[in-house]
Amino acid sequence: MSYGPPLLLASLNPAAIAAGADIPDAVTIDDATLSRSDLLGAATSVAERIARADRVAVLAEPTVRTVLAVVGCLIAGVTVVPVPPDSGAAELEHILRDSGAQAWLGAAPDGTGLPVVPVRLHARSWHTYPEPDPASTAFILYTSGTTGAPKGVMLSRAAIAAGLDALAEAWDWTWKDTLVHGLPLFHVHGLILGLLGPLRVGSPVIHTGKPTPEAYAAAGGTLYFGVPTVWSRVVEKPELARELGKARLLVSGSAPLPVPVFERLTELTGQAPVERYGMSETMITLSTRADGERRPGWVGTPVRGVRTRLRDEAGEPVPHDGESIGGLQVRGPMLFDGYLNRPDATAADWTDDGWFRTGDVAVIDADGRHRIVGRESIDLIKSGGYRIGAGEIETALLGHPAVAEVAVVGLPDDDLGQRIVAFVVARDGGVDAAELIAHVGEQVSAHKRPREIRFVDALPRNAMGKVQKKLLS
Ligand code: MCA
Ligand code: AMP
Repeated sequence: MSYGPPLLLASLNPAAIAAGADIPDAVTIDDATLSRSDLLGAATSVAERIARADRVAVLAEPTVRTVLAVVGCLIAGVTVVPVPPDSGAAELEHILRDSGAQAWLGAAPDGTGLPVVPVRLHARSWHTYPEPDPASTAFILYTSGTTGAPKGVMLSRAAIAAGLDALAEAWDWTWKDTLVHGLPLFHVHGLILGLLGPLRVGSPVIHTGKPTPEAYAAAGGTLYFGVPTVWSRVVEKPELARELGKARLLVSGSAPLPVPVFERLTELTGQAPVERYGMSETMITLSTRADGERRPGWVGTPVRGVRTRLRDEAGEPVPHDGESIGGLQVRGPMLFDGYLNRPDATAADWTDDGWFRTGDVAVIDADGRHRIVGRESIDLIKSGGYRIGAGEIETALLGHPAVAEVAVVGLPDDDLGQRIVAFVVARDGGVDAAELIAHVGEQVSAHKRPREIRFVDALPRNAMGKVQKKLLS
């Protein structure tokens, strides 16, 4: 039996599974393996329990329960709000309040006041649901801006389907692949590409818990996803890296892959990594193709349905000559539907003629290949592939009584790309750096903690009193 789109999770088509299109190893996670029918039966049972909700929060630990919760919501047409499992108090409170989540589905932190709907691993239902409206919001994903609390990116089912199909085409990704990754399940990379991708394409997926070189080498997949930090840790272990030479495709994204890491990975595995570029707001818009040229430092060409252009600060066109630098703007069917409750921020990101301003600075060559040069704002930091807004960390630090002034920056780091460093002017009496780092961890996710605190007497300011972050290094 053939099956496929328009079902978002095409490989979980009930009729096809009933007719024998099952596989024993659809999802492996958390030391458990689920067949397609296990997954469909248990997730449909989840769907039955939450079908009347609009929006639920899912604590996105890498577990079977998280997979069932997400798939159950997608079957029932309920919007999922993935919550980082290590969210601090302020971040958790913000996500729950802003999203309007009505309940926790599966695991839940203590004391949030929301009801908890359990996810039962062994319950089964074979009820069939009609495919929800493609325009409906499948996920609200929280992501950092330069200032303020994270914003909720609304991604529709149609955008996700278009984004995944474009990648399947660019990477020749089929049911014959086995995907391996260990990325967090609360961002586009790990959750949408890394979990929904396999469930749409029909390829088994192995989630390794953490993306360690050891786990990647042991998994024996054909397709691997990693952020650059993962690949730079892989090349530090040549024996393990060589194991990955047996794979069909190694894909890097979420941050710039340093050229030396690209080259060393190529040397050790016998194949150059495929680089792709995207954002929470846009999914993946640019990629090297499986059958295309893989050039270090470049992220390829627009995937199917995407158009790109460069604009200068005045909004004027910048030539696509491989040298001229401009603000990257994109269009495509996989873009988001705006930030929840933030029409102001949504409007600011779009041009009058309907292009999305990525905030990244790029060059495009005459053949349509793209190189990402950097970000327009110094206040968006990428550390280990995570996007972190300096403003959110500064607010957390200013909430500590010993902090008088603070400026947070991302400084170059061989392992993480950038590491978060806070320059702090302390009040009389001072404070311990470890105490400040722990204080941030109580407010926001663990990966947003500064790696380093540098105490200074004063912050460099211009004549207007504005902090000169470029002078902090
Ligand atoms: C970390 N540690 C700290 C601090 N930071 N301790 C004290 N102070 C700190 N400031 C601890 C950690 O908790 C950990 O402890 C240990 O130090 C090692 O941390 P780290 O070096 O960060 O390693 P890691 O925890 O293994 O994380 C590296 C990582 C991770 C696995 C690469 O950063 C990661 O999963 N990144 C993926 C991000 C991602 O998926 N981004 C996608 C968004 P312990 O060992 O005890 O826990 S981008 C996206 O979705 C778009 C669309 C796209 O383009 O893909
Ligand atoms: P996020 O919303 O967390 O997905 O972060 C999106 C940002 O990550 C983009 O705006 C870029 O700055 C950065 N990014 C993603 N992929 C790449 C890549 N391949 N090369 C350079 N930067 C990237």
